[in-house]
This record gives sequence, structure tokens and C-alpha cells, in this order.
Amino acid sequence: MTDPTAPGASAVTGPTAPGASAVTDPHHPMAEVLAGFAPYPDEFAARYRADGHWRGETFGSMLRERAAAHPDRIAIVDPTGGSGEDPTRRWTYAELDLRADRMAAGLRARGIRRGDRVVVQLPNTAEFFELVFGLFRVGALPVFALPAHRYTEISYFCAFTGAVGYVVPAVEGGFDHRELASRVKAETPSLRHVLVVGGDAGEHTPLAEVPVDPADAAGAPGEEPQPGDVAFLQLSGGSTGVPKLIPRTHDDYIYSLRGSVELCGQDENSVYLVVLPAAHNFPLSSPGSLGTLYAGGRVVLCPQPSPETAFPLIEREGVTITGLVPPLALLWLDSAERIREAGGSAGLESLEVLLVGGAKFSEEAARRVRPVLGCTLQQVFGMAEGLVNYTRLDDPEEVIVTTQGRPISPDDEVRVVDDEDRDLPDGTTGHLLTRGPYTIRGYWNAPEHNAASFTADGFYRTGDLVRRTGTGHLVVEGRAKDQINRGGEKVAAEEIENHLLAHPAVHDAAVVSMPDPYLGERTCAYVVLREEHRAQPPKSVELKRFVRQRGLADFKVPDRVEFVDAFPATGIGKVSKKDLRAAIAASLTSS
Ligand code: AMP
Ligand code: DBH
Repeated sequence: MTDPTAPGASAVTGPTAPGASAVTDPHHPMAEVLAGFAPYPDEFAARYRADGHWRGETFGSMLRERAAAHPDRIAIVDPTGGSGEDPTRRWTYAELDLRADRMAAGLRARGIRRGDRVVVQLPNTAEFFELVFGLFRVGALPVFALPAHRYTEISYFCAFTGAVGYVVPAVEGGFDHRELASRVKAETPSLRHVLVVGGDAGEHTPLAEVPVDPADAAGAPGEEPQPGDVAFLQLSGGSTGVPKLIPRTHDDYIYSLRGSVELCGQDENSVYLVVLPAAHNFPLSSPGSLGTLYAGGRVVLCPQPSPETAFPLIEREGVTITGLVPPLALLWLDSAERIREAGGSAGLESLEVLLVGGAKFSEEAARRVRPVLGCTLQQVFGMAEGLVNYTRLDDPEEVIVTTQGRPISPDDEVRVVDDEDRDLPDGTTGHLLTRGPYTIRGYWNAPEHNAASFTADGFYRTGDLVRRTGTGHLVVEGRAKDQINRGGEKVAAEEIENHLLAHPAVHDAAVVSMPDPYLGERTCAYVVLREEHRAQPPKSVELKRFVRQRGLADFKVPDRVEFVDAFPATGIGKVSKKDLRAAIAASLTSS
């Protein structure tokens, strides 16, 4: 299956990589990272620079410049973790800049270097930014895990990336991350540092003990991060059993921030509320916390996404913009409506823009945003691999509520094609392929996936089925990839099937989506039992418990398990997931 012309294949040798010489020098600090990185071909990189998209900025220099321009402006507001009367922490740009320097120096003092990988799994706290900017300054790569990830995901990320560090909260949502960290550390030879935020660090090191005076730990020569360097590894929602890692460079990601800031109308007066998990690509960059810092605005961290927590915070901090997945947007709409019907005020007057994305937002719900919340809806259809589409703030209301937007950049190349990769006319639904100044050319260290996920000329196969309107807006019509979109949380069917197959009673498993009024989709696992277990089948809850006990994020545990004697087959004898989806949907509407 490996196509020698696929971008991932050439990346292994990297003859066309800018800085390809680094790959041939095994001692170069970025050698390990570059060995798995599919670079932008030279002619594209040159064009993206000439067009002014890639401006040679790094995250480290961006924060330095903002701090120099407006040191006393507030950058980060964290309503928790303060001392004395006021639990709220407020860090100015100068303070965040200084903290990033001290963190970088402390990380270096502990032997963390440019090109090293550090798995970051933190809730929405100020320390997330102190740490991530510290890593950016060192040139070490954060690997952005989500708080919901458990043993299966975390041990994989640590081992696959050869991570030297893993950063966790002590306890979060009732889960003891220190214990998980101990287990993963014992099993992962590369993992030297477990750093803990908040609470007792136990056998690990408190993150608060890491920062030191920058004069005490200057970087060695050659360690300065470069704009073309991979800045971090983002995660793919994935459509196969193996989660994939997404290498994003300073240059390409900062371009997507600049474009997002402009299209979302952000400036230094913007106050962005981080409601979704901070490490996810959407609240990180669309325009998210990093876009807001790029614009010189203020980032407010929401510890918890419920209206009860978020609404008072919006009122108190004068939040102007935030981003939600569709199920949360529905919850907020319902709550605001109830408050108003009871004669109260939700206190959302400052809110100007609500971004909704991650999964399809129904037209019906979209129409309620302006009248109920009093702000402009901006639909966003994005992916951690790159391409992000936004409806424009001045698009007609009809376009805002019926489309998922159009690309950030005039240089985003978007193709809508049939099964044979032939271009389709506007208005016809097909596969979305894309290439551009902030879309990756390959997953990290995954030549075989890359051969399937990218065309020979470098277009990313998104796995989404879309239709393009006459105005160039995209409407998401479904997906070709084998993935369930559980209200923005992506579940790869194959990953869950593999876990089910490990159960002694399970002969075969097929995981499909079922419609759900709240999440859009939930997961249904169809299971064929082994002959000898059919007389006394295990209970559904037993299989769910089995999957959970294998240490999987909760959102991946099947919502429903259905036992069948055999799966319906397609014409050539493959499991017909289409028929399974239809069967479960029909049984839900009839019950
Ligand atoms: P991920 O791979 O986790 O970054 O998820 C990206 C995927 O989420 C896209 O390829 C789409 O399938 C889905 N997605 C994101 N935003 C939207 C949206 N506004 N409408 C429909 N699907 C979306
Ligand atoms: O779902 C996503 O991954 C997503 C949604 C909206 C995303 O990565 C983004 C915006 O940047």
C-alpha cells in the first residue's frame, strides 16, 4: 500500500526539506522530529513566504513582542488558583512573558531541550500557558493531550513520541493523574519528568518548582527555535485504530492565527473565553487563546463549560467572543431562554461573537443564536490537520445559518471530488481534499497512513463529504471516514472495535454512529458473540465496563451495545456499516 511518491514517504529521507541538512546530521537538535516530518515542498514554502503568509515569527517571539508593546495589559485571567480574598489570577503580558522565560530556563536546567517532546494534559488553568510558552521558548514540543484521555491514549502518546516529560493535574474530575503518570513512567524508558500542577505532587515534581532565573540556565548555542520548526504535535480525531500526531510549525500555525483573528474581528479589546479543553485545536487557534494573544487581547479561562459557571464569568469579565461545540451551544441557548422567560438576564450583553464548530450545527439551532444570545453566530469547520473555514461576520444571516463557512486563506486549495478523485461541480456533494499554507503534508512518523490520507501531490483527504455553494461556502453533508462525531469529540470506530475484540466472548465488532438529539451522534457497537457464548451472552454493561477498564477516555465507551448473529454485508462482502447505521436509526425512531 505504501506509495513511494506520497509526501510521508519522502519525508523520511527529507531530501527536499528546508533544513533537510538537519536530517543528515543526527546530532542536530531537531533531527528526531524532522525524521518523521513531511515538509512543505520548497516551491510552496517559498510562495507562502513571498505572499507574506509565513513571516518568520515564532510563538516565543510573538509573546516577547506583545509584552514589549503593552506590558501592563492583562493576558490571562484564571478564576481559580489565586491567593487571599480573590481567587482570580490575572497575569499581564509582561508577567506571562517573564513566567515563560523562567519556565523555559527551568525546563532547560532539567535537561529538556529543543526537539524534545512533552505530553501536556492540563485543565483550563493559567499554568497551561506558562508551560506551553516555556516549551515553545525552549523549542521542545508540547503533545496536546485532552483531560479525558486515560492510560491507553497517554501511554501511546508517551511511547510513540519518545516523550521526556508528562505534565498533569494532581486530581481532575475525580481522577488521580499522578497514579496514571507513575504507571506510564514505569513503562516508558524515555519519560524522565512527571510534573504536577496543583495539589500534592506525590512522588513526582510540582510544576511550580521548575521555573528558575533565566540567567541561571541560558540555552546552548543552536538551541534557538526557528520559525520553520515543528512547534508542537496536535492530535487527530482519527478514523483508524491508531491516533495520529499532527506536526504544526510556528510559521504555518501563526499564519492561521493571523487569518482567524482578522476574520473573527479580534483586536486588543477582545476578551476570549476558553470553554472547551484549552489544548484542543479549536479553542487554541480558531481564533482561540493563541489567536487572542496574537491580537493583544485577553484570555479568560472557564474551568467548566456549564452556563452556571460560564454566564457569570462572561458578565464579570466582559467576554466578547467564545467558541463552543454544538451540544454546548444548545445547552447555552436553552439556559439563556429559560432565564429570560423567568424575567431575568443571562448577563451576556458583552458577547459579540459565538463560534460554533467541531460537528455540524443544525440550521434550526443556528437560527436561535442571534435572537436568544444577542450575538453573531460564526460557524467554524476546522481540523487539527489544518484547513479552517469560517462564515464571515458580515455574511447574510441565511449564509451564516446554512453553511459551515469558507477557507481562511486565498491560498487554501479546496477540491470536492468523486470516488475517483475527479473534480465535481459546485452544488454536488463529494470528498473534500485540501492543500495550503497551514495544512500539514503528512502525519508525524506515519508513512503508511500518509499514503492513504494524502494524494501524491500533497492534498489532505479530510474524509468529510461536502458541497460547495456558489459563494464558495462549504456545507458539511456527512463523512466518508469511519469516525463517530460525538458532539465534537471524535471516536475512531476501528479503535473501539479493537478493544471490543479483546473480550473473550466477542467474535466480531462493528462500531457505528446512531443519531442523537443532543450530541448529534452517539456510538453503537454491534457485536457478534463467539458460538460458545451465545447461550449466555454477556450484558451490555459488562462490555462497556470492559472497554472502560482497558483505560480508554470515557467518551469512547460505546453508548449502546447490540448483539447480532451476523453483520449485514455489502455487495463484495464487507461489513455494511451503512445498513447497521440505518438499522439502529430505525429502531430508535420506532421505540
Ligand atoms: P479533528 O480531526 O479532531 O481535528 O476533527 C476535525 C473534523 O471535525 C473535521 O474533519 C470534521 O469531520 C469535523 N468538524 C469540525 N467542524 C465541523 C463543523 N462545523 N461541521 C461539521 N463537522 C465538523
Ligand atoms: O473539530 C475540530 O478539530 C475543529 C473545529 C473547529 C478545529 O480543529 C478547529 C475549529 O480549528
